[in-house]
Amino acid sequence: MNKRLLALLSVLVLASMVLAACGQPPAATEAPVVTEAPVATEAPTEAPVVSMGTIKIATQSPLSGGQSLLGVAIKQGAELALEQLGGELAAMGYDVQLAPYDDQATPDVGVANAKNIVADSEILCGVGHLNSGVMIPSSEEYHTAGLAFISPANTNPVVTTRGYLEVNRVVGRDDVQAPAAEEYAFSTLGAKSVYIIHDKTAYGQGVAEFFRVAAEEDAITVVDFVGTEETANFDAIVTPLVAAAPDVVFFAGIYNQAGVFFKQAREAGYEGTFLGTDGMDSSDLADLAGDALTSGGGMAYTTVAGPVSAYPAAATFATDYTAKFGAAPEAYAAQAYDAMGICLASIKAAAEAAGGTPTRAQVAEAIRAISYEGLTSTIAFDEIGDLPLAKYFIIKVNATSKDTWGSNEIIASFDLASPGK
Ligand code: ABU
Repeated sequence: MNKRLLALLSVLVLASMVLAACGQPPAATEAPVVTEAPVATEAPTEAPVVSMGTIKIATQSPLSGGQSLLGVAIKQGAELALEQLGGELAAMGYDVQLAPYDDQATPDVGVANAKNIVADSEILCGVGHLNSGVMIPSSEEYHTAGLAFISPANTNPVVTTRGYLEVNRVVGRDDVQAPAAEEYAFSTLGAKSVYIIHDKTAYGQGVAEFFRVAAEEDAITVVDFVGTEETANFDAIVTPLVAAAPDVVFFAGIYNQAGVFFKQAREAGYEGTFLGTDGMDSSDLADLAGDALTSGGGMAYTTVAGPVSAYPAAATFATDYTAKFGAAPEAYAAQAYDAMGICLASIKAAAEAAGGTPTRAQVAEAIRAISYEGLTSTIAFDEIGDLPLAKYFIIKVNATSKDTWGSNEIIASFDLASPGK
């Protein structure tokens, strides 16, 4: 067993720190209300609300393309939070608006959007991205402009290990979840051999490397270590894979690519177990892969964002989200809700301290000082913007279609300490 993970697991097992988020009246977006002057003999009325101007909070995530199911979930989680938690800033006179951007899961698009975001002086905080490979270059722009972002999903360590004040995340890291996946392969599945495939992104390649190191420590034979950007025809990988017949295929990437690959590998005769990390966590995976997820040795994945049902404080959120958007929340929607809640609470705290509209720097400092009762945990950040303790899950997939994604099973969950810088 990986020694570092064993040490972490021995210290911390399944905390329950989730407290209810505070509901607030909806954010006002209309002209400020001016009440009549109070009559001396009557009880005083509320002070008139003076317009303080517009504050925008950006989101960046893929709103189009093959990863848009999760990208839209991030945007919608943030949108619901603004609607439900924006009332205090509205009562202070601010017109608080969402500014959603589509990064198309593409670094160049994310950076181009980031330049536009930082150029808009009304944007004081941001929620995003889905892809670490987009967040890392985009956040160079946020850092230079002093604009704080809170990621609901990015897990590559480099997102925070650069030590930027403006970069934070409300989820765990790949240098914890990939060794946890390897530990599951080694100890629970009894794997002796693994075939590692990654998508050549910062996320996928990073996860694959962490998994390989842990596998080699446990003397699991790494049959091959392959990077591919293929999305349609995986014959070149499937043929040698089936011939090698490893116990486990570890796919380090995102569901839209993995689902196609899993289906083709099963159809070609692979009978072992598919394993992955949080990039697998989407109901679209089941629509793409179907029975391939449950036949043979089945499929499992680790995640940093368990099903909403794993968070007691998120029950009302799940109901409200489904009512508003017509579908149950996918992975990272609750985390995006919390990220938006932290933006709002930090802007409010900074505005109160400044006695008026805060600067971006003041908002960034307020985020690092916060202790926030979110849906997913009580959130506070360490000196590099990580959660000191983050939640990790191991999920066994029972679903073979989008509609049955909720039948997946939490095999284990842990609260594990951040490795730090
Ligand atoms: N962590 C899930 C999404 C993939 C990424 O971080 O790039």
